[in-house]
Amino acid sequence: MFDDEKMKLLYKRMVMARQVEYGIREQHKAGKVRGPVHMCVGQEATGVGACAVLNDDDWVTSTHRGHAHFVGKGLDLNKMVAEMMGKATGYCGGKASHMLIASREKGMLGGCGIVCGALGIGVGYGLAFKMDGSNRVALSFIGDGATNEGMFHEALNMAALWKTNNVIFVEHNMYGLTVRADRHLSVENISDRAVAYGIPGVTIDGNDIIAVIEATQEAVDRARRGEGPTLIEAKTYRVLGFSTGDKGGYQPQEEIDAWTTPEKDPIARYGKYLVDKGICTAEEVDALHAEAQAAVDAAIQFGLDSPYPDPSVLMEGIFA
Ligand SMILES: Cc1ncc(C[n+]2csc(CCOP(=O)(O)OP(=O)(O)O)c2C)c(N)n1
Ligand SMILES: [Mg+2]
Repeated sequence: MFDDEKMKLLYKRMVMARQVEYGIREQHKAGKVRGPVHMCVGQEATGVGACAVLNDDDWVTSTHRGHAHFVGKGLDLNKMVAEMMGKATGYCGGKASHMLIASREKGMLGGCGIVCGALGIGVGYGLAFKMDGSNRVALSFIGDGATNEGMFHEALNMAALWKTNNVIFVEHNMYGLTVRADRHLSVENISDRAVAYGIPGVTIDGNDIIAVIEATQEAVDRARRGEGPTLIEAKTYRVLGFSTGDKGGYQPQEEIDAWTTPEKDPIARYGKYLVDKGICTAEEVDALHAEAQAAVDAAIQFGLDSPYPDPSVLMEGIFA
């Protein structure tokens, strides 16, 4: 695995990913963040764990629910929050909002409003790396719902056929919008779909960051060796509903309760792991939590204090 410092950093990143969402939700209510915000509370182990095995020059494509991907890839929290607030100091000068945050330096290509759309872009990068003779890898996050899109099947076929440098990472959070997985998926395990393309497919516990790291490491190693893509399905749970615009009522309370116990919650579980393995004391875990919260509070303040972009930049970065 990683050294103790990195193991602690991953805990902080998971807490930052969660707490920044609660902070942004408050700011959304206060009118400081516009548009529906898709939150990944309960899914922090997948984004943070999978990105932990990547280098800065490995590319990640995200989804509409990407905050843990951004934090996991090591993006600066201040610039992230400023972007979510549409401020000039944000990663994309305030034009990307919460969903499309991108950073060339950190290998984050950003999210995508078209379900599964970014997977096609990810496979394009995986093919480019392969053609360049590089061992860089493109990892694409997608949701369970996205695996029913035509793009999923076309992208997997091409990536498998040409053995591109890709990892396809499915965050199976049990819902596509308001529709439960057992009403929209023809299979119980999405990893079974890998069989159709002759590539390895694996189902893991997406709330266990150690399982996420191990499975992603194996898939990344395989891609770096030029042996082609792997499909990882991580089972997790979307605790806060589809977005800030979701009126709820369709996720049974017993189901939410079952996924948010200390035994299931990815952050509580990882905190216990750190203590059990002697990497931290319980007090040190609390201190990491407090440090992460302080970074989030500072980022929210940075976002609030930052200026909006000048209207003169409106047409910059437009290609047509
Ligand atoms: C091509 C396309 N179809 C439909 C939508 C509307 N839409 C946005 S998110 C979503 C559900 C996606 O579910 P999933 O892939 O499981 O991601 P999750 O929201 O659970 O993270 C849908 C249908 C869209 N944005 N793009
Ligand atoms: Mg889903």
